Amino acid sequence: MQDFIAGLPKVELHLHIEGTLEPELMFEFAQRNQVQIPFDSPEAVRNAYQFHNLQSFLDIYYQGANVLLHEQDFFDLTWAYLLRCQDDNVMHTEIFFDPQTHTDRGVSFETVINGIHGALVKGEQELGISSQLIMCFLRHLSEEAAFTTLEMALPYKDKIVGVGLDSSELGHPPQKFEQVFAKALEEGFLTVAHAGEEGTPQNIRDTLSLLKVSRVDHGVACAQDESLMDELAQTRMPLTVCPLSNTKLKVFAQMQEHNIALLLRRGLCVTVNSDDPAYFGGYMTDNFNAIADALPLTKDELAQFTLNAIEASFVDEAEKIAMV
Ligand code: ES4
Ligand code: ZN
Repeated sequence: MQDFIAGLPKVELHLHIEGTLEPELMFEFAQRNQVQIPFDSPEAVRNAYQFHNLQSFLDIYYQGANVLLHEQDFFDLTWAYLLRCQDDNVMHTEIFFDPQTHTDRGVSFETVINGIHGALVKGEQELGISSQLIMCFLRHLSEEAAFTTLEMALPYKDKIVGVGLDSSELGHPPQKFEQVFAKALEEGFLTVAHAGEEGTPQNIRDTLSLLKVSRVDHGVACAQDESLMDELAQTRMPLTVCPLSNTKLKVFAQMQEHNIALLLRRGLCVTVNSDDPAYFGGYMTDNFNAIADALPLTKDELAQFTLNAIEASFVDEAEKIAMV
């Protein structure tokens, strides 16, 4: 099974580029940028990665991003991730970035996007890996701050396929971002949002109706609501599920309890993704191996995750046909 998974072509649809910052690279950037970090070795960083919920992860994750200052840092970060994609047979990836994590520290939007985009162009040319960029708003910040971020993105429209919504789900429902998502849609962006990770099925319903999303990120809470599962299956609304993230953040106590196989068999367009691989213990292949070890999934079912991801991706129809 491991050989089958290693050779399986993969498409990633839920990946935060800031979440690919491996401790070794964090140390390298801290040194070359003269930024202090509260750890004395990469091992010490890894030991600190023990989370009991989403917020306990986010606190350490935003701190890690402080070492990213220059365009070269964003380039190197993205390039390191693309090399992992090559190892894992990832042929296409749709990458989230969180501009506010950087602009609020005085790093310009231009620095962030030029660094990431430069590496993506090289990845396409030298590795044959295609990609798209999705800009996320941080939901613990105000809608007004999201509007400001959307304004900053307008000159880079050709490099950004869509907008998303991430960070703390509890206390920050989709209602809070209804207006800025409407504006993003008007400007021609597709929309996605994290929903039903720690939140309720109602949060998923509101995300669909208010934010007009093309995919739901996570969405695993839908299993608590039979009629919502039926609706998601009927409409083939994609869910970008992140198995190792869910067990690390205690959404499920162990992988044996994960509902990804159940959702697949109910006919939902579920996909497998790595979310923040440097923090959650693995990239795409690791996520596939983790679910295949814990759940009774067949090879056909594992391959279906890739077919679903192609269906759910933001590439045009002709490119989708070429990927199958
Ligand atoms: C995230 Cl796992 C997760 N959930 C919500 N927001 C995030 N940002 C980065 N990883
Ligand atoms: Zn995420």
